[in-house]
Amino acid sequence: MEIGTSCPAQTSFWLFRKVARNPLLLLHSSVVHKPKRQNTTTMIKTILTLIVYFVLISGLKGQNRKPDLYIKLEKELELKAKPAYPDEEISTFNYLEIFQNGEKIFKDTTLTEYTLEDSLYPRLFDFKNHLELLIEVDGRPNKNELYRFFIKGQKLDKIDTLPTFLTIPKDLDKDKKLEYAGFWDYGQVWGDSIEVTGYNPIVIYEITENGINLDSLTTIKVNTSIYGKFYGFYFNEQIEVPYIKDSKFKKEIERIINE
Ligand SMILES: [Ca+2]
Ligand SMILES: [Ca+2]
Repeated sequence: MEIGTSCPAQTSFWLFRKVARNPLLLLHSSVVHKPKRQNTTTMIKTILTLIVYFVLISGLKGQNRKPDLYIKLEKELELKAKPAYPDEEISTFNYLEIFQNGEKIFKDTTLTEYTLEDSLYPRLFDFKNHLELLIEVDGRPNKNELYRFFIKGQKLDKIDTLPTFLTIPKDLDKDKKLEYAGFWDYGQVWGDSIEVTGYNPIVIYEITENGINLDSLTTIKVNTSIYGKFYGFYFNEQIEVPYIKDSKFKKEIERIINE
């Protein structure tokens, strides 16, 4: 029977006899304060368990950290970027750097997040006098867009923005040249009795020998057939169109994807 856990008369008598033979035992905490020592031991065990737990958790977190991104492209181009959220599932990257022949030609110092592990991008085009590099930019909560890097004579010439495209380039207007198709944003629907949405054109870009150029003729044709009239090349919520047109928009998108 443990001393101190329960204390019937028999135990008290045993304790009295033990102390009577050796009074120094009174100074020994293991005899007179054993319950307190048990509490201390339990506390130490709990602390040690917590320490082991935190070490394990931080070790596992460390294992999940995403490595930096490195992509090698043609024309001696290389892309490097850092994971925007090293410990999370979201796979966007920032601090993008572009190198050509080992020389840095671009460095993004903003927090712009790039989506660099997509099947369509990054995509490099080699034209007569320059290169065009398409890289997808995360636009949450809006639609993603593309940054187009114009590279000429191993220098970054300029950057502009394009919509993300629906597919790889296809001959969408049967003129034997390839086109990209995309749209700028996701339209909302509003209105009580008659539901309306904003004008959201499908924009077509043709791959020519001089670059990726807006195919205005085909863009006008496609959007006139959807909206009954052409209202321009950009998404515009001020131009309300009946929601019924939206199903025509979706049908055209499906046609382009499945063509
Ligand atoms: Ca074509
Ligand atoms: Ca065309």
